Amino acid sequence: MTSSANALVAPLPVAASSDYLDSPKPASYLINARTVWISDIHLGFRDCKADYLLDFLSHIHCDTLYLVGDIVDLWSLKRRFCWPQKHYQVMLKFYELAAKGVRVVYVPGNHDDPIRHFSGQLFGPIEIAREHEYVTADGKRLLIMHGDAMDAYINHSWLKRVIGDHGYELLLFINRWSDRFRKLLGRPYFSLAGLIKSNIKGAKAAIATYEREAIAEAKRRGYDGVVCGHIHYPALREEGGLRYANCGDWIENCTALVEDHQGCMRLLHHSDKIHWQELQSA
Ligand SMILES: [Mn+2]
Repeated sequence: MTSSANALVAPLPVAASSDYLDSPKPASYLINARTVWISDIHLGFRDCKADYLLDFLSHIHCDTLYLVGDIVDLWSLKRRFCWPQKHYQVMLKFYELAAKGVRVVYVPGNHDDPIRHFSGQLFGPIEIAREHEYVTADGKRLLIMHGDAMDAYINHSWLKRVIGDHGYELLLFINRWSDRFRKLLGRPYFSLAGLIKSNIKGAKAAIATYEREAIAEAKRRGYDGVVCGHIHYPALREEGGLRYANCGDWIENCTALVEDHQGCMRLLHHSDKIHWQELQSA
């Protein structure tokens, strides 16, 4: 049993930021974490689930927030300019949290690669770092990196062979419509694209290679584990004494990694609020 001050999920003292929510339901839970990691938000890309992220961000209380890359999708913005109000509000929310005293560390990815030039500098109250070292409450040293460097190990030729050049876009299109359909039925968002992707043999092999190489990189450099993103495939596990943690994304999975004040890490899915509530008794 943990005290309520240390519990990961505590009752929300004030209903703050609820104006961000589509739902008129009052905010009733606050995730009280030491650290939160999110990645692959892809602001500026039409399939970014900014409204779910705003909902999540208005339910967290943390000392440190890591933005583990591909936060702004500069590639997508270049192809087609898309910057809805919600995307702007996400940016605003990061600054708002930083202004409230949350340490916000932005580790850029490949889709926001130009921001890497500003490593070691500040964007207002937000720290920019190419990579970062994080020490958990129980003393584990973790390497925080986006993970696109691991692409060098992955052979992607299977992807075009299996689904073609526009296949991935098609998956996202299907996912977008299934999401709307589920909303109409009053069901929470779930990742159809993720489900399809995980059933493709080549995709599974690529994910396995990425995970193996990310763990190997952490080991080579003397870390106890790694926190990364990039492949839009959330995970949290220990392998041979090393921790592998992947934030997932806010296009398909809508997931975040959180560490409580005792050093216990968890993977949270936005869609599954029941899961957040279960943590209260954990
Ligand atoms: Mn990436």
